[in-house]
Amino acid sequence: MPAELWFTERQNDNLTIGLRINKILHSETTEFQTLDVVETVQYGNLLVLDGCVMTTDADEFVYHEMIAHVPMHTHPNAKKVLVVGGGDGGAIREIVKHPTVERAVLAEIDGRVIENSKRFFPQIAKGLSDPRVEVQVTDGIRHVQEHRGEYDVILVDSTDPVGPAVGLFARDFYQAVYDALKEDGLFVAQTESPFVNQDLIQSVHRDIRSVFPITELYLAYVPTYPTGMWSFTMGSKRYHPLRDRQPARTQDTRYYTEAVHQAAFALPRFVQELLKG
Ligand code: SPD
Repeated sequence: MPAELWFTERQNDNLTIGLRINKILHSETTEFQTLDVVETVQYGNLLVLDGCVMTTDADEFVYHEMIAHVPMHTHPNAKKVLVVGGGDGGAIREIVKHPTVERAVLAEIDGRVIENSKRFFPQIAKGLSDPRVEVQVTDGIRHVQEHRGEYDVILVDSTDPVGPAVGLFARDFYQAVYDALKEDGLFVAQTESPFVNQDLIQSVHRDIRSVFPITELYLAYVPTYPTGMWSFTMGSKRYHPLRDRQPARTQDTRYYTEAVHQAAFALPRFVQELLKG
C-alpha cells in the first residue's frame, strides 16, 4: 500500500477535517500567520492560514457568492464597496459582477495572502485586476476607522477569530463599521459555524444588534469549513435583506440565486434559539 499524504485541520480537541493531498505547493510564515498551499485530491488547491482551511478551488464559490451577493442584492445601488480581509480576491470577484459598483476597495493586512492567491488561485484572484478595484495592504480596522460615511456596503471576509482577526469580532469594530457606512449602508461579516461556534455567534449577534437597527443571520453550506454549515451576519441601517431584495443582477453564479437568497434566511430552530440569547 503506497503512503498517503493528508492535510488535517484540528478544529477543536474532538473534531478534525482531513483532506488527502497530492503535494505541498508552498509554505511560509508571513509577518502575521503561517500560510500553506496544498494540492488536494478532492477539492483542488487549498489555502491554509494558521492551520485552518480558508478556501479551496472546488467549493470557494459557495462562500464568496454568499458573502457578496446577499448584501449586494439587498442594497439597491451600491457604488462604493469595501472588503476587509478577503486577500484571496474571491469576494471582490463577485462584487465587480455588479454594474452599480464604481469603486471596490480591498483592505487586507497580509500582502502575502494576495500574492500567493494570484499565483496559486488565479480563478479566485482574477477580480483583483478589475479597473474599479483598489488593493490596499493595510490594517482593515484602521481603514474602517479612518473612512467615515464613505461606503455603501462593507464585507468582513475574515479568518477565524484567532490571531490577526480577533479585533474583527468586537463591538468597537462593528461601531466603526457603522460609522464608515453611508446613511443607508449595510455590512456582512462571516460568523463561523452554528454547530461549533455558538458562543461567538451569540455574542456577535448581540453586538451587531446593539449597533444596527436591522440584524439578520443567514446560512450557506461550505463542505470544507467546520461542520459544513456556515453563517454570515448582516447589519443594516435601512434595507432589509428579504423585504428589499433586488432582482438578480447577474446570472454568472453557481450557488446564488434569488430563491437561495430568500431561503438562506430560513433558520433551523436551534439557530433561532441561539439568536434569542
Ligand atoms: N474556518 C474558515 C473560515 C474562513 C473564513 N474566511 C475565508 C476567506 C475566504 N475568502
